[in-house]
Amino acid sequence: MDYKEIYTFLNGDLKKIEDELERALQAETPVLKEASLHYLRAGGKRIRPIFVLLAAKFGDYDFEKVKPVAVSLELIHMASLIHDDVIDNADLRRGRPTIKAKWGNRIAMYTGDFILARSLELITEIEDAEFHRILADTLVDLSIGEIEQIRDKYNFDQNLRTYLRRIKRKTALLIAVSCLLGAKVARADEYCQRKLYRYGYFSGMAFQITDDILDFTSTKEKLGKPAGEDLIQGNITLPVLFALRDQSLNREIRKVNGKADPEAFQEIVERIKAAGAVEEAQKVAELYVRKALQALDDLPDNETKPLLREMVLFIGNRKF
Ligand code: 2DE
Ligand code: MG
Ligand code: MG
Ligand code: MG
Ligand code: MG
Repeated sequence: MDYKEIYTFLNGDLKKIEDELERALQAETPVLKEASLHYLRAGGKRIRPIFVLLAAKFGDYDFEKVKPVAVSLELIHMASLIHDDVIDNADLRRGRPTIKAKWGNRIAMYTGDFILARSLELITEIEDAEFHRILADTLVDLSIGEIEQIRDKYNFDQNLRTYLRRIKRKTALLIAVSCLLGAKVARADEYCQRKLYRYGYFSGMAFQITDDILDFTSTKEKLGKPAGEDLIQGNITLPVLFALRDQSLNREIRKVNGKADPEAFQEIVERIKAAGAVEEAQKVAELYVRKALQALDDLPDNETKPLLREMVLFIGNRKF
């Protein structure tokens, strides 16, 4: 994706979002401020704020109105990742030690809570009950998605539907809602809101499937976060679901548990790749990319559409 093009198009608004994120994370307690800013400054793709701003372009774009929405959604995302790193016991994120690694689980949990609270504080600027309901419902789904993931750990009998429902909740809905709320705050018409929501939802599905593929195919260095841990930790992702269809691989995969010997585990991973399971998963990601592009096609033509097209193509092919 050409970030420069998006930056130019948004005419400095993304920089202002960045400044606002920093302002939102100011705290009197030094450790809270340090931990939050440590994480913020590690960067990130800022996909959710970009979606909020671009979706708002389909209505009456007023930066002062969309700003709190864009900032809030990135803060919610940040809070969820800080908690996620505790749950996943991850020591690296965006190429830096996680809050959990640097300050421990307790500080990490409260920093996540603090950032979530800040996001709620900012969003009070929006006086629209429906808006808050949508956001709250999304947070409920996010939590359910993560709980389901814990419930389904090492469950090798789960099916594709279970997987798709889980990634919808843990990832796709927040991205869909970024598009929807951006469109809503700019008072884009109902039709645009619906199509943008669909676009965001399909993009979000593609996003998590690529995340799950990269866990298999990439490295810690390229991702800036641990790779190859989903399966060891019992998270049955799409490549694994496809590999489980092979009888002999199925027997091998079932032996995986948290204490698997690293060499034996690596061999299973290689076999999963050799079985073409990653390519199959990639095809599903591409299907979602196509669905997102279709939703986009139904929207009125404007100068924003090509950028949304680039966003989802980037998401479907991303390497980090
Ligand atoms: C990332 O999945 C999942 C993110 C959702 C986390 C949601 C939580 C509920 P991954 P990576 C923890 C709590 C929500 C709040 C506080 C708003 O595959 O590979 O683990 O990047 O992502 O670690
Ligand atoms: Mg994680
Ligand atoms: Mg996780
Ligand atoms: Mg992941
Ligand atoms: Mg991971």
